[in-house]
Amino acid sequence: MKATAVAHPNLAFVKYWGKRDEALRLPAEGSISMTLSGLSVRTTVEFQEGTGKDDVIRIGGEDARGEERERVVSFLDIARGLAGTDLPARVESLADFPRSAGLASSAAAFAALALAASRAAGLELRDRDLAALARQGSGSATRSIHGGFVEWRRGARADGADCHGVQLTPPEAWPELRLLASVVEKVPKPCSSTEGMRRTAATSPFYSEWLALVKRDLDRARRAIRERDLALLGETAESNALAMHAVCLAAWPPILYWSPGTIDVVRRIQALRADGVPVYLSIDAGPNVFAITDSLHEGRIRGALEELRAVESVHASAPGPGARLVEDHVF
Ligand code: 2P0
Repeated sequence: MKATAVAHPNLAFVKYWGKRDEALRLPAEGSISMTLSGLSVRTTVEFQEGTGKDDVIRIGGEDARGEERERVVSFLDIARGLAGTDLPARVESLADFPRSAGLASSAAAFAALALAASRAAGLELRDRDLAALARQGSGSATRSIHGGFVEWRRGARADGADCHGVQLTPPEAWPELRLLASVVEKVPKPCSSTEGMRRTAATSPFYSEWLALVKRDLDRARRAIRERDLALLGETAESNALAMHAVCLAAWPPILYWSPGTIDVVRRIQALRADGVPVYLSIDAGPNVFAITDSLHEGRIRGALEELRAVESVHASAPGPGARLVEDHVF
């Protein structure tokens, strides 16, 4: 009753920002992302008798506490419910990048946990059921179940059975695409993604326009990925990310995820583009900026970003694989 899985974070070109069901983590609209090679989380889960009745949960070599622990325990309860067991679990999760860097670790973490926990509990879920399970840990985790380019469909059912990530194209379909994550200095995070979405939906005057924009951008991003059109994908992703931050700024109390370094990177990427370099940007619920480009221009862009005082490190990714089982257990 022990299994280990590896999964990668993903970056959304069309963002998930708003839910239609909080408890089941059902999104108000779909979203489209790329799974990132180069960054990974590895998680081992073992269900065992005789270890006391509480789950043991370690993340990054430390005991998980408070809300973080509660979220993992609630997720394990869902997996236990599916498998019909009540055994306590031992969970140990390690990332190959610092969690404090703010590189979307929860998507990778819950994708790896969903696969490892379901296997350790004796379940062999179909991809769609595994992706629907991962969604209940962290919405964006449903996209990290798959490799390459992934759409998380909104679905129509109230129970969320049709609401999960599906692969649009495998990583091999567009191996030249690159995402460069610039890690910049942190500012205190105004609120979690979960709270930020809730507040935006409740108070932002532009929320309904945001959802209409997402619908249009989903069509554009699907076409860009199908035709491997970097300009169309980049323009769609950049304007979609900036619209997400605008709808957050208009919420009350306002939500600003950026730091001064964020603006330095945004300006540098836009200046490179004005010089004719095919590069676009995206920003998640944090201060880091992702440059979207191709392998031909990766070196020049990395050099330009590393020159900035505000940039602590740059992590490059190609389209990466989905979540998978490995033999290399953490414990
Ligand atoms: C995304 N984000 O599409 C968007 C853009 C952040 C910015 O998905 O509440 O941690 O657990 O479902 O998955 C982060 O949200 O939120 C996220 P919950 P999650 O990537």
